[in-house]
Amino acid sequence: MLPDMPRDQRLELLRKMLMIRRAEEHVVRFNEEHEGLIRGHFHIYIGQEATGVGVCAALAREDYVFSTHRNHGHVIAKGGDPGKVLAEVIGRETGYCLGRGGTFHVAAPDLNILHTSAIVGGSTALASGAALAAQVLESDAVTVVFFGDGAMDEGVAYESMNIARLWNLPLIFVMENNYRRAGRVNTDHAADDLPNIPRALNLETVTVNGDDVGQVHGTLKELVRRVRAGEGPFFVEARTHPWPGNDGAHPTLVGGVTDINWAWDPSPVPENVRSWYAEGDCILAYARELADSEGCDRDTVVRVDEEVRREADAAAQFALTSPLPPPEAAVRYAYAGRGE
Ligand SMILES: Cc1ncc(C[n+]2csc(CCOP(=O)(O)OP(=O)(O)O)c2C)c(N)n1
Ligand SMILES: [Mg+2]
Repeated sequence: MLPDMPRDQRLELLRKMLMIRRAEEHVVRFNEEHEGLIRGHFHIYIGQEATGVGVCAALAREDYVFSTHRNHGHVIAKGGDPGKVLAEVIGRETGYCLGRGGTFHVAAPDLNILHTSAIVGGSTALASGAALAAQVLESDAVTVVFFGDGAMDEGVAYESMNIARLWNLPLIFVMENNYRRAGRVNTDHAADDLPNIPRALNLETVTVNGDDVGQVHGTLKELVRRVRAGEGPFFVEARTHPWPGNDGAHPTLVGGVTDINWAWDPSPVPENVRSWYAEGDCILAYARELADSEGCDRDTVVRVDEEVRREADAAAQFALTSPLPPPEAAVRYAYAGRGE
């Protein structure tokens, strides 16, 4: 469904989705082409761009976002600078957290992304705290917390949903259901349907097609309005198709980088990713929809992709050529008020 907004704003959503895709392709290439550049594990948001972008486009700058181990996409969706995200991913001084957070913890306080937590479910409690603060301060701010279906195992998620309901917090829980836990097939929850859990706590719950940026945006816009009117909290399940590049021990660019022209001609799509691009790729689906819409065409969509690729390439260069923090500054910022 096309988002209900003028053409230029629709194109802006495409631009953001593509920026996440292109930036994340660089993250995978950092790992594939530069041994040791990313230390330890990392996670990729490819395939879920419609959810992050659709949700964040419904928020104002002062609204809060909390995220997970798959945070790069959420930060870019909220308006983050891809150069600063990529620099943080590889621990550079120019990154959002001055290289101290790394890929698992890209936070951007200037965008009201106060924290991301790689502790599964951890962000739900932090987000409840931010929402309580907004309530106490009588601010208009809405808090959104993104988390995966794996977080529905965690006690902290239940406690957060319960207290949010009891205290009517201005909070929206967004569960991104990719039917996987860190790439592994997910079968071991006792609930038949995960949204039954928030329903049991009397949280109003809605399921959306997380691959459809227009549907996600339309749903969130209405929920954000209702939260501001004091009707929150809410729970959203966004169902997505898991990207096959996340299936292995480390993310890989199975099938190579996405070619926007595959939206109209799937014949060159590599066999091993053909079904995902046909059924699951939210970007190709949105590109097709947009190209057929009034005031837009295929050339416009392809041009936006070219611009985004250039910007993402420059962002990757910025990250790669940025310095690491000096070793003698290792504990700088480790204690409140001791940043210098
Ligand atoms: C409390 C906790 N337990 C286990 C882990 C290890 N771990 C990292 S990601 C992950 C799976 C997360 O699944 P989900 O929440 O569905 O997110 P997805 O990776 O599918 O986006 C696990 C178990 C962790 N980080 N934190
Ligand atoms: Mg999952």
